[in-house]
This record gives sequence, structure tokens and C-alpha cells, in this order.
Amino acid sequence: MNTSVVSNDTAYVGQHGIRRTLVNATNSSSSLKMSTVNDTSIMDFVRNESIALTLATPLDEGDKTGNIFKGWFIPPATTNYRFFMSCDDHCILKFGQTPGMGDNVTDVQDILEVYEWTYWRQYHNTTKTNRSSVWMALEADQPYFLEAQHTEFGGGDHLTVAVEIEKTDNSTGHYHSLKEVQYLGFMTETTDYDTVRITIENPDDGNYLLSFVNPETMGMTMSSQFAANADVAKVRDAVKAFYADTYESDIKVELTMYDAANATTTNLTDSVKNVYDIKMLKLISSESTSKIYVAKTTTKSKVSVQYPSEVQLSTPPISGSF
Ligand SMILES: [Ca+2]
Repeated sequence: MNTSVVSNDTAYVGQHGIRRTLVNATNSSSSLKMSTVNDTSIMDFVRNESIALTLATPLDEGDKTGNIFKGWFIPPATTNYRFFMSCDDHCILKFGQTPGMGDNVTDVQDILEVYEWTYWRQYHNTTKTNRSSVWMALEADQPYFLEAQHTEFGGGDHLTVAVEIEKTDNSTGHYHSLKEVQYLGFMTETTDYDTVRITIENPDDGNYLLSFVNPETMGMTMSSQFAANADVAKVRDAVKAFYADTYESDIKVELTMYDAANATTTNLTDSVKNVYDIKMLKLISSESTSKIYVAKTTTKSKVSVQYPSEVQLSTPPISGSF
């Protein structure tokens, strides 16, 4: 017997998919933020509606954009659930407390908020903002209203919501439209990331670029131009395309600076040597690249490259389906 319950809410009829509104404030004089992203009285925000099959945005869609995702979460089993969220720059997850009730201000509660940008799908953060909701006891086949709100100010951007289902013997799959993401919490302490090291001697504000060679195809991905004394955010923006295109991975960049006495310094103007470590956040079984071409456009600095085999190779990935 099919015990599924169909929502009788007239505004959000139960269906496959999540209703997504992409809010574009690029040409707006109004400020796009959490308090305005859902404000349809602001006429110069451009809103485009579509049906999304995952509760996630494309990576790096553009500055001054936001999203509203609305839909139903239908639990495959009566058990406990909790939700995870990562985003850049700010996001809130709302959840209906009563099945079938829909977008009702007294029933829908904020269950999770991420206030500052995270790396893509990095749901775990033990030192800063919580990125998971509390466990919630939900009933099988009941439609629970779900809404995610997202705003992006500049630079990189993304939003992903994931769910963890408490293990039960009769949970045979998922019948909702969320992307189910397994996570392995023990990896963070012992993980080594594939690392490319760029060393700049006498860093100036002139530009250069890097061409990364894909070890499988020998194809090249060029960075954008960036300054020899760039900060970590600018380096990340310039070189991330290779890692995103080749490995679908985000990166982080760490900078260590040395003064004339070869002591570490935090003052850019004292630095005579900048060492950038580009770390790929996805685990792989072999070196990400073994050839990077350096093309200096305006910089006079000396630029040298060390490959992961010389610096740090990735911890091998754990096999299994995710
Ligand atoms: Ca951003």
C-alpha cells in the first residue's frame, strides 16, 4: 500500500525537484543581503525561476547574486535526520516542523545558518560556525517544507545542502530530490593534500601567469595573470580553474613570507621571499601535475615551481561511492 501523503498547500505543490529562484543584483542599486534576497518588492533585482534537481548551485556563478530554493523533503524512513550546508558567502536553511504545512511563518524555523564563506562542500568545521543542524525525528513519506536562502557578494560562490540519515535497517534508498552526501569525519586530522609550491624571490607587483599541464591528457590550463606579491585570495582565484576543470576540486592557498634575515614575517613590505603552497582539497591517487610553465609578463621577480612529488602528495582517496 502506498502511504505517501501529498501536500495540500496550494503555493508549493509536491513535485520532483526544488523550485529555484536565482536573484541577480548586478545592476541594482539596492543591496543584496539575507534580509532582501527574498523581498519581491525590490523591482531591480532580476529573478529567474527554474526547477533544480539538486539542492546546490553551480560553482562560481557570479558576484552579487543570491538564491532561494523551496521544495519538500520526503523522508524515506521514519528515523533521525540532520542537514549540512556549505556556502559562499552566507546561507540559511529553513525547515517546516509540521508535514504538509508549507511556507508558513509560524511553522517554518531556521535550522542552520552559515555566516561566512566556506570551501565547496566543506561541511565540517570544528573551530568556527556550526555547519550542521541538530538531529530531527522525521516521519517516512511525509512532505516537510524546506527552504534554503543564499547570498553572494563577490569572488567565489556556491551553496550545497546535504543530508545525513541515521542508519536504519529498512532505509532502502532515498526518494527525495536532495543530493545525498556521505561524509567521513575521521579524515580531517590525518589528511595530506597534493601541494604545488610557488616561490617568489623579491616579490614585486608585476604580473605573471602559470600554465598547468594535465598529466593524463597533457592538455594545458592557463591561470589568469596575477601579481608576484599577490595575496592568497588573488592567487586562489587566478589558479583555481586548473583544479576545478581537471579534478572538480577546490583549493586552498597558504602563504609564508620571509624577510631579509630569512625569518618569517607577516608584513608584505618586509618580504623578500613569498612561498605559496597551493593545496588541492580533493584526495587523489597520483600527482595533480608534474609540469607548470611560468610566463612572466611584467614582473621582475624570480618565480620557481616545485611539484607535489617534491613537496607533498595527496593521501590516497578512500574507495567507495559518495
Ligand atoms: Ca564570495
